[in-house]
Amino acid sequence: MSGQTIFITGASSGFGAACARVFARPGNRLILTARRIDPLIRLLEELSSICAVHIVPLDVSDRQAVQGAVDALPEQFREIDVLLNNAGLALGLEPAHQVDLDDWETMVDTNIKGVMYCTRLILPGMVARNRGHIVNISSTASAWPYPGGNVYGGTKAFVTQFSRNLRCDLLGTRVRVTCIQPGMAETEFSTVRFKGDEEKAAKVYAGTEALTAADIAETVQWVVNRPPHVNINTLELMSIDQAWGPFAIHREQQ
Ligand code: NDP
Ligand code: 8X3
Repeated sequence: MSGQTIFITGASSGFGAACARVFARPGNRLILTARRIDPLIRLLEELSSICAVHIVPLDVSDRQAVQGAVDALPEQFREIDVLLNNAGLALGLEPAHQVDLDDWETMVDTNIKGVMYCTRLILPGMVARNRGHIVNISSTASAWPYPGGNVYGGTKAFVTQFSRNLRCDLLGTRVRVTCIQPGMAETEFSTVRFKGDEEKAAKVYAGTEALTAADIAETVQWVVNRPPHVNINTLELMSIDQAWGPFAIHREQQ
């Protein structure tokens, strides 16, 4: 088969939708998944004149559902060349002693277990064909802590280390693994983090030129399009308007 088959999680908005657009090229086959079906239908309508598109409503934290979605792939979409583990979210920015434990659990279920399920179910086919590429979306939060980043950063640290460990397991195969660590990017991410509070979300990006979803999609496209013997292991990118701060120091009042 010519072209590539690309399985994208979290394709209904942000990075995932932008990646669907950059990979929509004649000859490619896109599998677009997310919980919300309406944005997937709109993408199907937008992109299906360019290439084959298969949409699947899917909650990646539901192991049986991921198994069902992979098992039910139509024949022409079964040989996946690229798995983009992108679905994920942050919920809240409270300090650890005040967070809603359900939020922590949802982040673990989505950002960790979702990546585990999709990888475990799709990887065997790649190994059997001796070709494929897993691209995992981690975050600068995986390496750089910040107040309120608690479990979100922890889940992304998992994604980064899981990616490296996959490389170890796959040595000797032609299956590549890349971990992408974006900094602040303007998508629905902050609206989700602040549970629909658009005003609070807008303040995160106010006065900055944040990364865009298209920037991330171009980066994903670049790592996938390297020659087959080149594996980009980890790639961190930030807006020009973001950098690290000094260590925080608590001082008693003098
Ligand atoms: P968006 O909120 O715009 O997109 C998140 C996507 O994940 C949506 O398509 C959403 O779809 C999907 N998703 C969430 N939960 C689930 C689930 N349980 N099952 C399936 N899909 C799910 O944010 P971004 O595009 O910014 O985020 C994409 C990834 O990038 C995330 O992993 C995020 O952590 C990471 N990231 C984001 C950064 C940023 O600043 N924006 C920076 C670094 C990393 P639906 O709701 O329809 O299920
Ligand atoms: C998203 C970037 O800084 O909000 O992963 O954690 S940040």
